[in-house]
Amino acid sequence: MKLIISIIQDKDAPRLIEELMEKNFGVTKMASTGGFLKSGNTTLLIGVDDNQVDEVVDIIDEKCRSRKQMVTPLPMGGPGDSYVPYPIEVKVGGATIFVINVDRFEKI
Ligand code: 2BA
Repeated sequence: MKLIISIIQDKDAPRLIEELMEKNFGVTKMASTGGFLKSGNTTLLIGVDDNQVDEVVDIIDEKCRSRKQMVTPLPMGGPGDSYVPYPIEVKVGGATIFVINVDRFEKI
């Protein structure tokens, strides 16, 4: 068995979860925050049989789009540094996916 951990954008979550549920995959949705943008994203936990990993990754690929986002970096120096903030464009998502071996799975 494998655990698929997928970090996606909030906007893509409803459509992706709906599709996974329709295909009878178990999904847990968690609210998460990206370390770089410090804005909300969604983390999904999906437990599957080994032979289902590719199907789930394909569904994630189909439902998650990459988007451009403007972000203004925070100053790195100490007080007194002259700092003129300007926004930079960052490409976020489709999805960041981790596939992990599950040693033991029980429902009690
Ligand atoms: P964030 O950390 O908020 O990153 C959002 C996007 O900002 C990233 O998109 C990437 O395009 C950009 N970015 C991240 N760090 C950067 C840096 N040091 N300099 C310039 N640009 C940077 P994605 O790569 O698609 O990642 C989307 C979200 O997936 C991340 O949100 C984070 O929550 C998660 N993630 C990505 N890689 C991860 C990893 N190795 N481990 C755990 N979570 C990860």
